[in-house]
Amino acid sequence: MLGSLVASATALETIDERLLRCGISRRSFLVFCSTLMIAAPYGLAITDKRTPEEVAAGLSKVTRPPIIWLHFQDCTGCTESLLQTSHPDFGDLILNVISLEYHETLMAGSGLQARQALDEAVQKHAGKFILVVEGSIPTKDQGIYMKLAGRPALDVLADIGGKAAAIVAIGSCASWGGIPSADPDPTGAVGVADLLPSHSIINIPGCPPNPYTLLGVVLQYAADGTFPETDEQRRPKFAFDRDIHEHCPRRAHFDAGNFVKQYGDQGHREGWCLYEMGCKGPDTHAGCSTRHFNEIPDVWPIGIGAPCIGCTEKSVAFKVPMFEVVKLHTIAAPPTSYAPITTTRGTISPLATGLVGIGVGALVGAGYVASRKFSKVEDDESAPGSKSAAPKSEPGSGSEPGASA
Ligand code: FSX
Ligand code: SF4
Ligand code: F3S
Repeated sequence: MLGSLVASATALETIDERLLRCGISRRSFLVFCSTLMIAAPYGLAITDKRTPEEVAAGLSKVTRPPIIWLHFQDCTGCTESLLQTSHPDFGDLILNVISLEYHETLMAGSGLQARQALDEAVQKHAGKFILVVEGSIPTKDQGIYMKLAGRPALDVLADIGGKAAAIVAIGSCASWGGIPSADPDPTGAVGVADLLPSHSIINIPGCPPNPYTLLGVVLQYAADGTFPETDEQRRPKFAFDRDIHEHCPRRAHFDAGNFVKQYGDQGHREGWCLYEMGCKGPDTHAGCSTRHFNEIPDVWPIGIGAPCIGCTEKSVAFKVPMFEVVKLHTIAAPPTSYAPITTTRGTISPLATGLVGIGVGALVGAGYVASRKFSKVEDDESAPGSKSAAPKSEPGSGSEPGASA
């Protein structure tokens, strides 16, 4: 079914025309617009509206962007996360909002037919299509480790990339090499921008990335010919301007000193912080902690009990060992102006309580909270995860959680 949608792409229509012609309900489109608003709450022109109805009104007039999608060294996870939605209708809807002119995973044809389909799509939309690249490009030994129709991926990218209006590198592999570039990097895997640095390229790293980031980027490009503002790694700021740790639902456990020590222990079952299991959340910019996958609440690595491996960060994922504990570069100290999540044993005198109440209590409160405060100094032995840090209590061991700090 999906393959036929790809093959049936003909003249470009507006999104509205296409949805009407295909009998897609208004309600489904509004749900899509709400999801896009949640994925891009600010920083994206098309979602900078007050209601899903306003987003839908703007988007319906947009001409469906023609997209040619190339696979190089990848696992196809980027494609899967875009199309394996929790509601099958959603995958259909996405394919009606964009115009996927060529995509090897979805098309019925192969061999010569596929080659011809690619040539035709490139010719028909030359200078107008968005090229989406999934996977890294092997450069070692003249790029012989991956060929498409007898041509090295290097040549295919240079050829088709040169005819595209803009390029989106989807996933960490296409952004900078990803998994294939992990040591010992047998193929000399690199990302698109390493090979075509002067092209109009936006990187959407993640292994896989959140599909709504891609949809937001291509729909803004289709609407007004611009890409959203990017950071120094060409990542759209609307999706990569925050770090996982600052918005993690387990952050309260980090602040309280409640750390999982082993998979399956009581803390793991109770949803405690995964920092000591090697979670790279403090070093990782991505929106996963607030924008989950497959339209299912809590479907993201930490939400299902696995540490973040830093898949959106070039210097972290597949470079830093998975269980290595990261240093806290940023201020990870909880604010000193309110009480900790779990109180230490002991009593607070009525006088101290009163002082807090009349406004000078911040100073006194700070005394109580100080034991929870982590130093800003790197390698401070009191930081969680440091070898000499005081051992924390095990949940279920009879001692109060976090009381040992
Ligand atoms: Fe896989 Fe995509 Fe990872 Fe890479 O995502 S999910 S290996 S980023 O290119 O298919
Ligand atoms: Fe969440 Fe990881 Fe930070 Fe713990 S270390 S609060 S699990 S991001
Ligand atoms: Fe990747 Fe970490 Fe998000 S591993 S998917 S950046 S939680």
